[in-house]
Order: sequence, then structure tokens, then C-alpha cells
Amino acid sequence: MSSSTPLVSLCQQATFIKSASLVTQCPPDIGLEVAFAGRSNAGKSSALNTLTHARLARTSKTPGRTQLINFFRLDEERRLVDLPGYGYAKVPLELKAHWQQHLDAYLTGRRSLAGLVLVMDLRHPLSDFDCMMLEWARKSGIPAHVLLSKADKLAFGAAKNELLKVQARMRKELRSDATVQLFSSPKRQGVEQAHEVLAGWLFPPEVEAGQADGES
Ligand SMILES: Nc1nc2c(ncn2[C@@H]2O[C@H](COP(=O)(O)OP(=O)(O)OP(=O)(O)O)[C@@H](O)[C@H]2O)c(=O)[nH]1
Ligand SMILES: [Mg+2]
Repeated sequence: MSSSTPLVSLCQQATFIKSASLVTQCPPDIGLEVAFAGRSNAGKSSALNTLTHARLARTSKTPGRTQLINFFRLDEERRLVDLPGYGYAKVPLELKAHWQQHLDAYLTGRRSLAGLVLVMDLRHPLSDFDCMMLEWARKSGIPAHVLLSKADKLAFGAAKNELLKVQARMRKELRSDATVQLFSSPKRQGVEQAHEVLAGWLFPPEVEAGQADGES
């Protein structure tokens, strides 16, 4: 049995909890959650759907679709979170400032945040904002994992080259120890690898050991 098996079955039963436009509207800050962040249109909602089951999160051809923080329940103590995309130029400035503010408030204030999945279009990786997010994760001690999405848009060899380039830049220029992988929603490429990462964050060994102690 793979270490991500319990997570995979929870993912298949994931349900929508609520959308929050302010941090005060988020569900109670208990247990563990993993947030999906990234540029608008990078494929965050699609990745969430591919890792759970189809049509959980709303996807769109129009960038800026996810404007609220959307929470999905895996079980009583575990959640996945679809964050609003950043960097979409056509959004009015006022709205941008609002998102920025509540994204910041979420990222800095959320105690249950166990890990950050940063989704980047493989063809446009490491935008300034992506780099800021990696730096924020590094400084805050929040583990991060990069999904290089839309891998199906490049031939296998070219995609692999991009992966290596991004990995090298992250280590050398950004001093980030985040992990990186290729991902494609329509091809379901990289699903198992991503599940392993989520399982590691949402089923940390310490918590299980703690529970076992409590039972004895
Ligand atoms: N070919 C391909 N298209 C993808 C993939 N992932 C997402 N897309 C497409 O990219 C567009 C944007 O996807 P979304 O998942 O809505 O992107 P998002 O990051 O949630 O966007 P916002 O909510 O605007 O921040 C949609 O047309 C998707 O069908 C992928 O892996 N491969
Ligand atoms: Mg979205």
C-alpha cells in the first residue's frame, strides 16, 4: 500500500465547504490544510480537480476566475484551499489590493497551513510573484511544492528540460528547497507524485505518533 492511500480516498470524497472573501470568514483554523497558489490561469483549480475528483473547483478560460478563498473538506481535520490567482492585469486595482490584502492575511495568519502548492504554467514559470511566494514560504518555514502545469503543451524532452532549469534556478537563485514536478490535468500526469506530497503534509508522522501515544 502506498503511503498516500488514505489521502487518495479522502480526496475522492472531498466536498466544498465555503468561499471566503475575508480571512474572518474562513472555516475554523484547526487541523491541517494545504493551499494552492499561483498566477491567474496557471491551472490551480484544474489541478485541485485532478487531484480530487472532477468539477470540485471551478475552472475557466477567463483568467481571474477564482476571486475568493475556496475551502474543500477532506475530513474533520484536513482541508484543501484554492487561493485567488495573482497577477491578472485586467482586474481593477481596487479589487487587486483587496485580494492582495486578504491573501497576505491568510498566508501570515493561518495556523493550520501545513503546506503550499505553487502552480506555475510550465511555459511561464517563476514570475516575480512566484518567486516572492517561494521566498515567503522559505522564510515562514512552510513547505512548498511546485506543480509545473500544462506539461502536455510541450514534448516530453522539452518539458523535462524546463523542469531541470526551474529546479536549478530555485536552488541557486532563490535558495528554495521546495520540491518541483511536472503536472498535466488533462493527461493526469504527476498525480501520484503530488498525492505523495500532500499525504506527507496532511498525515505527518508526528501527529500519528502522538495519537498512538494518546491511545495507549
Ligand atoms: N492543456 C492544459 N490546460 C490546462 C491545464 N490546467 C489548466 N488548464 C487550462 O487552463 C485554463 C485555466 O485553468 P484554471 O484551473 O481555471 O486556472 P486557475 O489557476 O484556477 O485560474 P484562476 O482561478 O483565474 O486563478 C483552463 O482553460 C484550463 O482548462 C493542463 O494541465 N493542461
Ligand atoms: Mg481558479
